[in-house]
Amino acid sequence: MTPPATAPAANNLEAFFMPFTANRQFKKNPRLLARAKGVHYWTPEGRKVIDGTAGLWCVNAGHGREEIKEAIARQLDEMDYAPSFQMGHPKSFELAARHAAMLPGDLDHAFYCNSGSEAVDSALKIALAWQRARGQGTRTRLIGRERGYHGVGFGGISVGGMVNNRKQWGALLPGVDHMPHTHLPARNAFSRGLPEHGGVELADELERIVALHDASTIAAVIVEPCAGSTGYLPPPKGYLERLRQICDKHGILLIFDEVITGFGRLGTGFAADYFNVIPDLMTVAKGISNATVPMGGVFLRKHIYDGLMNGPENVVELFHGYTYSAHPLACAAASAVLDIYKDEGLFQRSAELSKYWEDGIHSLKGLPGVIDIRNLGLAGGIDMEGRKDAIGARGFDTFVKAFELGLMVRQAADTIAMSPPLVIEKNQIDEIIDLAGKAIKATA
Ligand code: PXG
Repeated sequence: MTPPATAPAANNLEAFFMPFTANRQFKKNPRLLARAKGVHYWTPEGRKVIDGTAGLWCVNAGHGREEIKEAIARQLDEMDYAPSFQMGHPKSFELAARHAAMLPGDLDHAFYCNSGSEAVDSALKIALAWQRARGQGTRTRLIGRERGYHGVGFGGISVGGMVNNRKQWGALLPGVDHMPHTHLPARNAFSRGLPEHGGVELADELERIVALHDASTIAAVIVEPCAGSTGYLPPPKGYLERLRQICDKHGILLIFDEVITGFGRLGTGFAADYFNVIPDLMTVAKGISNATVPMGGVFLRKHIYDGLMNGPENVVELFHGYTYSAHPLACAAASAVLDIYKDEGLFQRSAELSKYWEDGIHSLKGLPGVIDIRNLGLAGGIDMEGRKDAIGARGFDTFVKAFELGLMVRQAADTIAMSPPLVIEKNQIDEIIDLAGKAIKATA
């Protein structure tokens, strides 16, 4: 058993303004994590909690990986930091070449940043710059989707579709429109894997938006191939393929936000592989570095990169980047993570476990108030009937109950989402499902 860390005194919790948290409620009754190894966390008191969510969908290779730790430590010894503006360091080029080699189609260039939010804002800017570079500067509109989550930058919340993440921040970016979300419980409840109904008709909503604004005003469409944060909504069959067709027809760039689906969650390197639909731009983060050092990225297809290399050679092609773009520690970590994914066949493992996972999570059908269960790859969402006049109350209680029982899940309103590390074992999946079921029953 891992030894307990020292518990901080309650009043030490005050100064930290916690993100996406009910601060006052939390500080009265905190849930602290002090150590992690494999697929487990330990609380400061030494209580073991199974990680049903890979942290926040990010610790795909499991916690405490020695190989990553050593790579980061080696890099720290060798060189702590080097700028990537008009200078370079070898590991960034090496990492980009490795990413290019594993990406589907002609996605063959990588821009690096430090989070999914930065990746999204970078991709939106690259899309606008590319349209302008090819002489289509009237294409300034960006199209997102209801219930989409693309991080918290102004670009990301503008194309995003979760009301609480948008309503406080004024007018957001101008010229943004949204496609409808893809959740059709009346037709698709309890689907296993991809839902059967609505794919093409939902994608055709993009045609309606094009007809309204005209294609000549639209730069890009951004979607999560499988919506994550909103409660895990796999796309209905044919949806992404149809979006690709419509974008091609109208000269609109298609961006896949693969911050959650990237690096093995669906049992393939990327959702683009899973669906065999190649976006023009892809955003990633989380699993790129197994969450050890913050990192995000935008992967670009050849024509996007080439299209931006169009001015005089001595002129900066994209006036965009971050002090910590391709930070040496992040590159070292990301490279070590790629070795683990490859050596341990973790994407394949995720694919092999996904049927077991599907059977497990769908075994919770019939529990009190469970109104939908969805799964794809090694993740899933469970919708519970909300309490009268208290949206999210049951979801929160279930999340807290699960933690008390020794399981970490994520909650979005009255939905519980789970996405275990890809190194999870079958008996640990059984444990996750058992504890989730107990938590759901306890809050009915
Ligand atoms: N795009 C997608 C698809 C995401 O899921 C981001 C962008 C933003 O990434 P950063 O690194 O800026 O947080 C995300 C992040 C949850 C949850 O509980 C999901 C995310 C973050 C925190 C919680 O579902 N996704």
